[in-house]
Amino acid sequence: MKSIGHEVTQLMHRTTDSHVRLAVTGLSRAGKTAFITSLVNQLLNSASHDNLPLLACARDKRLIGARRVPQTNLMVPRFAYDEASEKLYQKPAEWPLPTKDVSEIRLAIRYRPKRRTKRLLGSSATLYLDIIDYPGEWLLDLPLLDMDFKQWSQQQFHALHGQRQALAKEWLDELNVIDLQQEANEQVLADVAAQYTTYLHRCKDAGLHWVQPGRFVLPGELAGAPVLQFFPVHHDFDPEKVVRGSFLDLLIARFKEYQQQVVRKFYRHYFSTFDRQIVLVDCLSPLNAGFDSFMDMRSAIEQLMHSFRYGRTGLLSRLFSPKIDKVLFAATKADHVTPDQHANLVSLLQQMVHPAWQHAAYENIEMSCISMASVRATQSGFIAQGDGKQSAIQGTTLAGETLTLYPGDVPAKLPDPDYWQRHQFDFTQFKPLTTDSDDPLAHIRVDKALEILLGDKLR
Ligand SMILES: Nc1nc2c(ncn2[C@@H]2O[C@H](COP(=O)(O)OP(=O)(O)OP(=O)(O)O)[C@@H](O)[C@H]2O)c(=O)[nH]1
Ligand SMILES: [Mg+2]
Repeated sequence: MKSIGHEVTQLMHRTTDSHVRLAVTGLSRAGKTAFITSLVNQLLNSASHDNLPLLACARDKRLIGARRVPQTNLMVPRFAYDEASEKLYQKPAEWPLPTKDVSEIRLAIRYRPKRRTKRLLGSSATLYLDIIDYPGEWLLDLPLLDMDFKQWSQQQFHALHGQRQALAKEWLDELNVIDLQQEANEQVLADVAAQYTTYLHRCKDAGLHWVQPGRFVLPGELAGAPVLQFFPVHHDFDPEKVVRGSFLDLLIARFKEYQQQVVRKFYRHYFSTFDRQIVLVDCLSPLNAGFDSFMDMRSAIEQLMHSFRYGRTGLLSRLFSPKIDKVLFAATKADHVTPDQHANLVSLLQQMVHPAWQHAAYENIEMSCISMASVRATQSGFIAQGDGKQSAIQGTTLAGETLTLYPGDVPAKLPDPDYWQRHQFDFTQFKPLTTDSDDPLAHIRVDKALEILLGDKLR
């Protein structure tokens, strides 16, 4: 009798339990690791602290708590939560190390349901949350699925002007001496591909984010594999008349392999399993760097958003069955600016995502924009200025000095090139605030992000 009762309870739990796969992305250094570490940290601390007032479930005292559970997908590396949180709780605190690949972590969140249907099935329910960290650069490869090698080459050379041309010089010098219709030499091909990869890295270092193929700069487990050894060419050629075994033949074959084995595989095995997506955007570093860097980031974000434009006839829907129904864009590192600038930060972000936003809203994907700091590095306050006072932030620089400053206004609209002549930005990098081991990490609006992404699943 007891065992039947137990089974019934088990069954009830299973019915009320639900599961969400939340994907976290953004271009490199956007703040993905800091965000996931803070999110997990906030939820693990939610049983003992009032750290998530903007999450309705926590505010209503329905959130019982969360714990980590083993991930179910054993083929994906584990998200290094312990390593990252150890650094953030050090004294003085340090930022976690950069990451290069996809990783996952799973939480079980216990809560008291509000919905009658769920309540009837038990007094508490569990939401299993998978959080997946993957580089936003991988999304820049989506358009590759719709192009052949020749079209891709043309597009790459079309973009090769100004700063990019200068950065590409060594690669172009090497490319120009090979006869593409000659029999391929694998070593020469590998060398020219290495030069091309160096060019892509140089673009990234110069603050240019739109680089293809995205895996070349963030290869993860594919580092050194021949599938990442090709490059675009500017020679006109007839695809019907490519000499077998030539350089060109091999380049075309590798491009196809990349399309199938890298891009398609990512969309099929990962992307189409995501339910919710947060895209982290660091708007402040490009504002520091200048007009070119800012515009380049904007176009990278636009490209990245194509992955959320499903449409019924869109490339994605034809090839896969994506199911993301909420996308949140978050301007990260908001603690770099004074609180009165947060609204501008959101408005700037909105202007960047607006064109695609309209499209996606049409396709019934809910989109939102917020500003946020996953892990606070500054305190905000006021400093005396003349007769009045001026808002300011205070933090410890990476070199260990305490600094109080007003870092500048954030433009509420997309800035024109002259803007940088008239305005100075000083978004300094700071160390994370020191946290006692019993306290959760200090944040700004991570709870709002949680409410937007998961609020409906915790009702
Ligand atoms: N002030 C402040 N700085 C932040 C915050 N989040 C991230 N940063 C800064 O941004 C850097 C990059 O953050 P990560 O979380 O490592 O970014 P990521 O997107 O995981 O970077 P990759 O793994 O290299 O792609 C950190 O080292 C910090 O300097 C934040 O909330 N506030
Ligand atoms: Mg990372």
